[in-house]
Amino acid sequence: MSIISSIAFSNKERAMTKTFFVPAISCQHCVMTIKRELSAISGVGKVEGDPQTKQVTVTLSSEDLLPKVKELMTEIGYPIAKEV
Ligand SMILES: [Cu+2]
Repeated sequence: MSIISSIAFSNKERAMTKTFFVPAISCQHCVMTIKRELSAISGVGKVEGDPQTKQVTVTLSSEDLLPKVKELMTEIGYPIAKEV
Protein backbone atom coordinates (compact mmCIF):
# COMPACT_ATOMS: atom_id res chain seq x y z
CA MET A 1 0.00 0.00 0.00
CA SER A 2 1.40 3.41 -0.90
CA ILE A 3 1.74 6.17 1.68
CA ILE A 4 -1.03 8.18 0.03
CA SER A 5 -3.55 5.33 -0.03
CA SER A 6 -2.78 4.37 3.57
CA ILE A 7 -3.47 7.93 4.69
CA ALA A 8 -6.74 7.94 2.78
CA PHE A 9 -7.64 4.64 4.42
CA SER A 10 -6.98 5.83 7.97
CA ASN A 11 -9.07 8.96 7.33
CA LYS A 12 -12.00 6.68 6.58
CA GLU A 13 -12.00 5.28 10.12
CA ARG A 14 -15.33 5.29 11.91
CA ALA A 15 -17.28 3.04 14.22
CA MET A 16 -19.26 0.27 12.58
CA THR A 17 -21.26 -2.81 13.45
CA LYS A 18 -20.57 -6.09 11.70
CA THR A 19 -22.52 -9.34 11.92
CA PHE A 20 -20.90 -12.69 11.18
CA PHE A 21 -22.17 -16.22 10.71
CA VAL A 22 -20.10 -18.54 12.92
CA PRO A 23 -21.19 -22.19 12.45
CA ALA A 24 -19.08 -23.52 15.36
CA ILE A 25 -21.22 -21.73 17.98
CA SER A 26 -23.25 -24.39 19.74
CA CYS A 27 -24.23 -22.86 23.08
CA GLN A 28 -24.06 -19.84 25.38
CA HIS A 29 -20.57 -20.84 26.53
CA CYS A 30 -19.27 -20.39 23.00
CA VAL A 31 -20.79 -16.92 22.95
CA MET A 32 -19.16 -16.09 26.30
CA THR A 33 -15.76 -17.23 25.05
CA ILE A 34 -16.10 -15.15 21.89
CA LYS A 35 -17.19 -12.08 23.90
CA ARG A 36 -14.24 -12.43 26.26
CA GLU A 37 -11.65 -12.98 23.53
CA LEU A 38 -12.86 -10.29 21.12
CA SER A 39 -13.23 -7.72 23.90
CA ALA A 40 -9.48 -8.01 24.50
CA ILE A 41 -8.83 -6.33 21.12
CA SER A 42 -8.58 -2.58 21.59
CA GLY A 43 -11.17 -0.86 19.40
CA VAL A 44 -13.71 -3.67 19.77
CA GLY A 45 -16.81 -2.39 21.53
CA LYS A 46 -20.02 -4.30 22.08
CA VAL A 47 -19.99 -8.03 21.25
CA GLU A 48 -23.30 -9.89 20.97
CA GLY A 49 -23.85 -13.53 20.09
CA ASP A 50 -26.79 -15.85 19.53
CA PRO A 51 -26.38 -19.66 19.73
CA GLN A 52 -29.69 -20.12 17.88
CA THR A 53 -28.75 -18.21 14.75
CA LYS A 54 -24.99 -18.78 15.24
CA GLN A 55 -24.41 -15.10 14.60
CA VAL A 56 -22.04 -12.68 16.29
CA THR A 57 -22.45 -8.90 16.11
CA VAL A 58 -19.43 -6.77 16.88
CA THR A 59 -19.01 -3.01 17.13
CA LEU A 60 -15.62 -1.89 15.80
CA SER A 61 -13.99 1.52 16.06
CA SER A 62 -12.53 1.01 12.60
CA GLU A 63 -12.77 -1.24 9.57
CA ASP A 64 -9.04 -1.84 10.02
CA LEU A 65 -9.84 -4.21 12.90
CA LEU A 66 -11.72 -6.68 10.69
CA PRO A 67 -8.70 -8.84 9.73
CA LYS A 68 -7.68 -9.00 13.39
CA VAL A 69 -11.16 -10.08 14.45
CA LYS A 70 -11.32 -12.76 11.75
CA GLU A 71 -7.86 -14.05 12.65
CA LEU A 72 -8.66 -14.27 16.35
CA MET A 73 -11.98 -16.04 15.74
CA THR A 74 -10.16 -18.70 13.72
CA GLU A 75 -7.46 -18.97 16.39
CA ILE A 76 -9.98 -19.67 19.18
CA GLY A 77 -11.88 -22.25 17.12
CA TYR A 78 -14.76 -20.15 15.84
CA PRO A 79 -13.91 -19.28 12.24
CA ILE A 80 -16.21 -16.75 10.56
CA ALA A 81 -18.02 -18.40 7.63
CA LYS A 82 -19.32 -15.15 6.18
CA GLU A 83 -20.49 -11.63 6.90
CA VAL A 84 -24.25 -11.31 7.12
CU1 LIG B 1 -20.78 -23.70 23.40
